[in-house]
Amino acid sequence: HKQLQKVSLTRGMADVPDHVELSHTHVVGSSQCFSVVVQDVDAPSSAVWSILSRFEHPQAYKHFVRSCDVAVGDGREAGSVREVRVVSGLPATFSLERLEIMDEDHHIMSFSVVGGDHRLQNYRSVTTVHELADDNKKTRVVESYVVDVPAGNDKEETCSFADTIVRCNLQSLAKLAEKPSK
Ligand code: A9S
Repeated sequence: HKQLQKVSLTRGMADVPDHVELSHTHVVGSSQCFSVVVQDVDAPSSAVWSILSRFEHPQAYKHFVRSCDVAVGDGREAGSVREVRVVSGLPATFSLERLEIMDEDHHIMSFSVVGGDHRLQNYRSVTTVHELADDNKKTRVVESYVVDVPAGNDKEETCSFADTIVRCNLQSLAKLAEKPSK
């Protein structure tokens, strides 16, 4: 039977609020890999959250996304499903993603991959946005994920592929949020 392990992906990070640490604590199977990416942003958390929280419009900051349609639900409530079509050049054309958490009060969002023609089966990510204690114009975004390691790949390969995408997404999110909107 499957071996499960509970992993806190913010362990060792300084000044992590309790609700953030809790959000990034995952149950991981022995044939899965996991990772966390942190991105600091020179903008208020509300500016970051307003971009990130549009589940129906990930192409606002995810450059690998070509288009997105909501297939189930209203795109605001957990259980909503979006169909994401990706740009050419990636080893995939589409991904079906279910909204798991949309916490507007604590700025937590999470989705899981429920289908698609790619190799990141059972991908699940959690993204949190919190203001840094010493400065309400500096924000920290933490994104963690768990994913199955596909046959023929190892954990390192799988995580380095997903890390690259997540890092690109969060850098783009930071740039957008920092851009003065006059
Ligand atoms: O979209 C995200 O937040 C993160 C990742 C890692 C998404 C990856 C992806 O959508 C592709 C970009 C299509 C790459 C999935 C689920 C599989 C891929 O192969």
